[in-house]
Amino acid sequence: MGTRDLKTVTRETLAACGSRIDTSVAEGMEVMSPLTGTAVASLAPNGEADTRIAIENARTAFESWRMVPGPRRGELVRLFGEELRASKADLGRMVSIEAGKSPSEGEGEVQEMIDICDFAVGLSRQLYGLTIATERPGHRMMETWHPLGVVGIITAFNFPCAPWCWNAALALVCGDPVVWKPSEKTPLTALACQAVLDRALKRFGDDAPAHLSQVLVGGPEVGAALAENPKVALVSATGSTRMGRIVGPKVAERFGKCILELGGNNAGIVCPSADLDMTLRAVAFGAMGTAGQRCTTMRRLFVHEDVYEQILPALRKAYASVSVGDPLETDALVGPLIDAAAYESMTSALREASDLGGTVHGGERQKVGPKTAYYVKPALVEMPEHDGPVLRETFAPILYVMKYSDLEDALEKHNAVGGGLSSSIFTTDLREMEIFLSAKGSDCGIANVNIGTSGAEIGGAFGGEKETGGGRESGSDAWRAYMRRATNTINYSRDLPLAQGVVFDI
Ligand code: UN1
Repeated sequence: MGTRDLKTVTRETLAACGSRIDTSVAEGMEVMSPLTGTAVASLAPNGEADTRIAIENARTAFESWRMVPGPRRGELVRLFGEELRASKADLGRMVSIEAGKSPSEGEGEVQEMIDICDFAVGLSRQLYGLTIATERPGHRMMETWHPLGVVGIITAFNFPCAPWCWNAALALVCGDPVVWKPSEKTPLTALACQAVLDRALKRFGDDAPAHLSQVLVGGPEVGAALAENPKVALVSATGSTRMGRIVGPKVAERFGKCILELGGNNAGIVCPSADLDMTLRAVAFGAMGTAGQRCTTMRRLFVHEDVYEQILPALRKAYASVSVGDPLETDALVGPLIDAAAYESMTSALREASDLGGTVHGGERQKVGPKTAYYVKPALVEMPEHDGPVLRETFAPILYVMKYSDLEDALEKHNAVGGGLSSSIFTTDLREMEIFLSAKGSDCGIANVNIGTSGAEIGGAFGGEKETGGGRESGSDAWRAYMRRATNTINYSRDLPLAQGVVFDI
């Protein structure tokens, strides 16, 4: 597809979602597509002052939204889910244009949004607190969950819409307005999502205040303004550990709440009893899918020496044959890297790996599209040591493979990295599986058996430990982070017994 065509498709896709945003602002903020490495739009950016105003408006919205009953708030999210279903193909295409994903992966991301909406609708009737036994006669103790306040959402380029929706769908049913700062690399998908939500808001009617959901298109100054403003009760940020180190302390300094979903250095362990055919397919998607640009991408693989000579040739074959290309023009499984900087960090990691004695298969730049686009063959690197670039996350399709002989030793290395997001073991041995899932096993927020590290469903809590930031989003009881808890003790007796038997007679 030519550059001009891509601009037209972008404009038409936005319009189909209902957005009337001006995408050809003179000297505006340029939005590039990694498919071609050329600009597809130019937007008017928001700055610090806009952020302040948006937060004020969201705070006003909070005053009324918090008093709308939970199930009624859920109705808005139900309508949003309906509108998302109607716009699935358009939003998916927007994701492909801005993030370079295949249509299947782009639409898969929209499906994650639909799924979390369904989850949140059910949740809107289940924002339960406990009733707790009290030690005092004639008393009752319980807890109540109340809306928290304005939620600031910061998202990354690689998943331009699903993580917003994990946060927004829960926040909205929990009674909280949202202010979204998308990655400056993918603002169009955010504007398209907002337009789809606006359609739901229109159908919902008057109980929804203005400014329940806002998008701010801009750079790090917008993120900083969200993080620093005490009127933002919760900042939920997805992105690099570097970003988390800036946002986390700013929010902590004012005792705000934070959900951080940062980098990972996800690994798989292939045991002697593994179903090798299945393992191969799981590793291929985990390591090469989304061009290695998922926070859950498999980046390290520990293979038992007994099966190394079987799995390695099969993996090499899969890497050599995987199709790389423009996912809107071809049925390629691997699309482009986001930009030149991503390509540079990939090549420098590969250089470092080979200096340490690693054998690199693949990793070459492909002659696809204009020179401004960065398509690469995914790289498989046989490493003699668990060292150097293996210890850090490079946001590109590189899989470091290492041989192991003892599971305890492999587990030690598995856990000896900064990230703690996702992990997998491939085994049919009950003991190995249980050790991996036990307290001395994987230290990650996600630990899987016989599936890859990526592609989590929304029903579980999503996030991880250590440098991944410790936050949890999406399913399970992640909703609690979007509400505040009050413990209520009610005395219905005619006496005033003090707790712990304390006497204070006046
Ligand atoms: C991310 O890359 O930031 O588990 C999110 C997965 C997806 C979400 C990834 N459901 O791979």
